[in-house]
Amino acid sequence: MAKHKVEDIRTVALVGHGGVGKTSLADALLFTAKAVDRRGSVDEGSSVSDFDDEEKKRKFSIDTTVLHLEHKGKQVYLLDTPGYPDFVGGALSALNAVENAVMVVSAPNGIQVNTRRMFKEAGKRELARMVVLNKLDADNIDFAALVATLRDNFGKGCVLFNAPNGTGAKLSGVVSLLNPPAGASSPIDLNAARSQLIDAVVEADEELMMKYLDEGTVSAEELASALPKAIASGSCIPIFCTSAKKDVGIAELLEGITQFVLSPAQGRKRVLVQKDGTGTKEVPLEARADGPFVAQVFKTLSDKFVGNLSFLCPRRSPATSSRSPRSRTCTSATRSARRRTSATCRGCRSRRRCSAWRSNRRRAATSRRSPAPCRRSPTRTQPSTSTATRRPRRWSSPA
Ligand SMILES: Nc1nc2c(ncn2[C@@H]2O[C@H](COP(=O)(O)OP(=O)(O)OP(=O)(O)O)[C@@H](O)[C@H]2O)c(=O)[nH]1
Ligand SMILES: [Mg+2]
Repeated sequence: MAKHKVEDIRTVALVGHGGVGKTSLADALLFTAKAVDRRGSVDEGSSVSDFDDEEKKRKFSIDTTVLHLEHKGKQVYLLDTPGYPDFVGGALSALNAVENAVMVVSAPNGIQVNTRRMFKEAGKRELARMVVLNKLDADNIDFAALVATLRDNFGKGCVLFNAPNGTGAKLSGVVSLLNPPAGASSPIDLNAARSQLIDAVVEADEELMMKYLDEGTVSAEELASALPKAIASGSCIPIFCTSAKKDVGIAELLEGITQFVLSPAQGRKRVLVQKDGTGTKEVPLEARADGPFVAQVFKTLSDKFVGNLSFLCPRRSPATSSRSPRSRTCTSATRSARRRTSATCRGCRSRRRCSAWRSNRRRAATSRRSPAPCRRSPTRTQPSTSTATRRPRRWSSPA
């Protein structure tokens, strides 16, 4: 059986404009979740995500990278996408593979062309959306104006989930709006921001809305438990504040990704279009771990060492799978390795009888060489393939 249940899987694409800090956030999240021992850095060329020589040289992402981490029993698949419009294809195909899109916005630059585009594309695909306001350690940031711009562009459901305790050099942490501690400082009014968060969350939950109207308040636990439903319905697009460079708000973002975003079981239901003699029919796909395996290829990579690697996003996995459903890859290298190590000797043409070929085959399976054929003549050991002349196989029972 797969190690993780479908309900414990989170698939998240980090999207946004170029240079906003998506890759730096991915590196910071991997390090915070202890998926890596050493924190990667785009500037130093040690990023886990931007590993390609060209990416290291240019210091930006060229293709989507699939990363994974485990946190509090949840398996998170992070897709770090390129932000520059020239490579937008990689980002769009990543959106097809996930249930959640995290829009990363650079605080000094605000909303940019690709931020808007990715927001629309994620909406078209009915994905759960979140915003990360990164680079809050930069100077001259008008935080209140920035949040107002986000709300004007992305709607009133776009509300702060946490707020920084300062910007620029004063930034040292974030304050959760689920339950802000008394006396916490922030560049915005925390009570007003909390009310906006409550309004966005209760909109998706009738019962909680009635309670809020009756009592005038909602507890942090009630808010936290209603948040996934509100994110799924689109009534709430939470904003997380971070600085990937200063490691501020990263643990809170990791917590948010594992607690509040959607699993494949809760996300949009995909449809399989099947062709038969009479035409096409649409079969709705439930994300579950039984039934015939169905997956979607969302990226193909041509690696000079291993050949073509296709990344699959399983929509339905067989119950007997022993591997993580998201790590399945179909490689043409595997296919050619199988061909290289086929059971027929090219020398004597015998199947399985040639011991020279068998030992050769074992060695070739671990290297990229083809096994050398044996020196026996084909006629001596080649058995007849005609069924009429083939002798029936006799089984002798042990005495
Ligand atoms: N000051 C500051 N700089 C940051 C922060 N996060 C990232 N950077 C810097 O911003 C630059 C771009 O960061 P990346 O992580 O490569 O940005 P990206 O969004 O992945 O860029 P693309 O791959 O082109 O889409 C790098 O020089 C980072 O060091 C931050 O929180 N604060
Ligand atoms: Mg990048």
